Amino acid sequence: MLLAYDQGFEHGPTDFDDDNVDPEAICKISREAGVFTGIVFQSGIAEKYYPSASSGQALPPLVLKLNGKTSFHKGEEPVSLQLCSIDRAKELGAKAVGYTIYVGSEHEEQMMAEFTKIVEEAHHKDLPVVAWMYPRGKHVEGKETSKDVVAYAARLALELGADFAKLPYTGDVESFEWVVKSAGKMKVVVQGGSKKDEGVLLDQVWEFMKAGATGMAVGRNIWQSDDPVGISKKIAEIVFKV
Ligand code: FBP
Repeated sequence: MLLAYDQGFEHGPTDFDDDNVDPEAICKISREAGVFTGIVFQSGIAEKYYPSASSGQALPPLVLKLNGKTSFHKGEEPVSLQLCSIDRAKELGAKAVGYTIYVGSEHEEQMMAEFTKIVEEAHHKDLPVVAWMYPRGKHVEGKETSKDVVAYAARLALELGADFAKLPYTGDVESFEWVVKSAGKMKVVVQGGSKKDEGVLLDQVWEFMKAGATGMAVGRNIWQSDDPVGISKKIAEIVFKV
């Protein structure tokens, strides 16, 4: 149960309203829900907001996102390069690090090369690595959630040394079972995506957990909800019980 809050970087404040634009509000949701096993920040937010964990009001373990890109380059082959070092992530209190690879992009080699070095250093320093595996670009256009492409993304993350891969849901249990099988011993967490109807979201969570996923990394479906704490608990009910 990872609570993702790097969308201000990836999309700009357009995803936010007057409440959730404040990182403190996300920390509050996380504390009140009490179900998250990780919280995902970029380094700047971690530096200014994560230390509040030491003030007696604990936050879940920090997953520090090491790379990122803005949404200004729409329509191009995406690339996202490392911005934060592993040493810096450790200083900020990270218990794991995250990195996005745009699978299928014409720049995927650059991200894969950087990622394998990150895995080597992070594992040497006892930090697990979460790979955000996002199929993107013209070579996979229209197939971003297809069984073969997502299973390929899962397999790639396994072969690159990730401990967890965050992947899109393929839309049905059977195809996602193949994704999970392709991931081998690596654990699979499913991305939340844009805000959905609560019933649709919970059905999906049930399906991908049944297919063998380990959990979910979710942001907008929590903090854009009218009841962020309530939906967090409903998702957790499925994630921890299926
Ligand atoms: P959401 O649940 O809000 O989709 O968050 C998951 C996430 O992976 C974030 O970590 C990231 O900022 C965002 O999705 C990127 O989404 P996209 O690449 O679709 O713009």
